[in-house]
Amino acid sequence: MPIITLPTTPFDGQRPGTSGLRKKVTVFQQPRYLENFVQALFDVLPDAAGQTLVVGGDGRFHNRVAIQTILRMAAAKGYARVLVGQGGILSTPAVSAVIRKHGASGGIVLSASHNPGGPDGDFGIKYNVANGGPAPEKVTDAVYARTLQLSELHTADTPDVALDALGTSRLEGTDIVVIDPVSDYAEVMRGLFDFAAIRTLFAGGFRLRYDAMWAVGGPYAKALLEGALGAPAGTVVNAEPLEDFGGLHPDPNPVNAEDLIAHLFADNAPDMGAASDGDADRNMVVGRKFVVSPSDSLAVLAAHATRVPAYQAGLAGVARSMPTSTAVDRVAKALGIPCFETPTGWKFFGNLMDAGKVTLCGEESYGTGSSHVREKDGLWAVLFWLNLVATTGQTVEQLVRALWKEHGRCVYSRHDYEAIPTDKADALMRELRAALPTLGGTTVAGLPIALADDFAYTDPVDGSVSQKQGVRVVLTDGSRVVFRLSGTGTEGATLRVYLERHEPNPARQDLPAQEALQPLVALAEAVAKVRAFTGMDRPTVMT
Ligand code: VG1
Ligand code: CO
Repeated sequence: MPIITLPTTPFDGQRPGTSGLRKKVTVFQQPRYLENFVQALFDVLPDAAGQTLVVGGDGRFHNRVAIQTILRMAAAKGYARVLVGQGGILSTPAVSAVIRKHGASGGIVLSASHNPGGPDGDFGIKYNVANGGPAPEKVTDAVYARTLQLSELHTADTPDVALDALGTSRLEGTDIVVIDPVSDYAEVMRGLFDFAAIRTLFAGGFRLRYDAMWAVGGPYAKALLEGALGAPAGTVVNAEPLEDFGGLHPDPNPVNAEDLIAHLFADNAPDMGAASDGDADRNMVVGRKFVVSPSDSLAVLAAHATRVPAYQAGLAGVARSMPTSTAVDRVAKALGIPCFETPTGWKFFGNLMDAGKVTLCGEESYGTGSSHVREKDGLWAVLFWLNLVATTGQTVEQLVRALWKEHGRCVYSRHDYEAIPTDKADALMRELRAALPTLGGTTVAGLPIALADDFAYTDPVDGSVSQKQGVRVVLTDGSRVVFRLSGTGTEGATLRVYLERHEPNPARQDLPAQEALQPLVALAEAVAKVRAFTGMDRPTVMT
């Protein structure tokens, strides 16, 4: 019988983090490591008879091996149909689009997103539910609990499935359908934006440089920008998805996408720059000699949304993760629409979108999206900006400066302290949390603290509560410092310190962010003793 049962024993530490289970490739290469996680997932899901599963990944090292394992186990689980991207490729937003279009009961995304790839890099797996979005915590908690109980695996003893040609094959009782990775996603994009206006923009000589960072966004950006929208060949660079992302770190921020920044700050720079991450759900937008912060980007999109055909009737509401700057709150207030504040990670936006409470949402970590899918979406954000540039006739810089003029500038930066020993990071957060009750109403480093708490979120749709989502220290003028530990890293702990200050005075809005935020850096050090705990005298990354 090709469907077989194998004995197994649990692995420690298979708890999904902010965005699925992420570990070193070498961890995933251990016999039965991936199998155990997938079995735990399939054990908590209902019967799969008659159901469709979507599977795809960002093409990083180990993608193909993992997909073959999952296809065999999906056949053993009894799925009617598995839709898999050609060559095993599907960007994260494309998985979401395919789940929704084909009425799948869920999907599996294989990615460690912006983390480096290759044999020594990272790998990851995440389950998305029928709305196309990341599984909520009650599902990921149940999967984790199940990983601790496993004693058997169900799989198929069958040869590998061919993934490189489109078409349907049979794996036991399951149809394996190899689909074009781009077409369903491209159709969604065509239904949202003013393609004619963007085509005219490119025809008029507008120059964009889109850096796909050797990751999965390349084929999507080429098809839409250079294909459907007529941008000149060569607009999308580093477009071929490589298993190791060319040895680089596929994170679209000014530090890791330094080559793009260099091009946008050179003489004869293009009009606009953009980049996406490993799985193409993040984006960075850059103007000519002008960097756009992700929090400002979300606010600009919200302010001008009605210029985009899909959002012409206005936005139901907006949402941002707690550490994201309050720029979008100010826009929402002016528009008279609600603004929700959620914990970090895309899974908290899904309920709000399903309930029709929000249309746009975003995070400070270069993630922006809307209810067209249930993931953040890198290329979508770039098309949105192009649509705005085309219909307003303004440059990227002018659009951002107009936001600052109207609402003031939310000067913003995130300081990351990476690869701290876990016990040290835990001790820092423990002491900080212990100090919270006495911080409010005091003055530290010369700054008056209005409120200090640990962010907790009650989902307004299903009432579920998520505790301990980040410590925030808020000053009387609304400036903030937020502290939290990353839930996506694979080495030690990463402390993220988020700094925000509102600057209403146009004469002071051009001060470099790091300089303008210096008093908050001093406050962060005074309340959290980052140097003493980490032994580091500066962050490893500042974005
Ligand atoms: C980080 C970001 C968070 C984002 C998450 C997944 O999480 O801060 O905003 O949703 O990555 O993005 P953390 O827990 O490391 O801070 V991706 O593009 O890695 O799927
Ligand atoms: Co990503």
